[in-house]
Amino acid sequence: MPRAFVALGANLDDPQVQVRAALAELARLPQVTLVAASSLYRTAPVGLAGQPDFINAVAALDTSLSPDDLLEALFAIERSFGRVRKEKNGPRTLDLDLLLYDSAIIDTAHLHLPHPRLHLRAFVVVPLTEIAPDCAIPGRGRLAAWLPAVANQNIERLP
Ligand code: PH2
Ligand code: MG
Ligand code: MG
Repeated sequence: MPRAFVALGANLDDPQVQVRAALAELARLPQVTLVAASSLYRTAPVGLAGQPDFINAVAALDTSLSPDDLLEALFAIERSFGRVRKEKNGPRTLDLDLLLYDSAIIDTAHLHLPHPRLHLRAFVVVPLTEIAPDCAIPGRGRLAAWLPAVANQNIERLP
């Protein structure tokens, strides 16, 4: 069965609670098995300063959903958590990003796989390394090779 990786992020309305609840929702999705979840991490905002720190995590899913159907299921969970899309990179109650779907390389209007910036963000690379240390990013080589590139970004694993 295909293995997908999903990034979770939140920085509004008790983000630790949001991320833990979102992991539970991922586990409840039909045609999806939650295989692994990383620790939660507190991370400095990337892209837009002056907003609260984020809580981030990464989940591994085995799924018989297609990439498009999985993406739609992720959007439905975001909506059910009250996500309102305002400014790009701005604060949010829950962001679910599809990072990888097996070794698929997809570029359509709605879906870009692998996620185009995943290898540049400590809030993805570090939790993904925790649950899939031997992972490769299609077109970008081994995940572990990107750890030095994100070493200057502020990230703290929560107990
Ligand atoms: N998500 C963004 C933009 N910036 N920064 C952190 N630390 N964590 C995020 O999840 C995040 C971000 C856009 O989705
Ligand atoms: Mg995002
Ligand atoms: Mg998103």
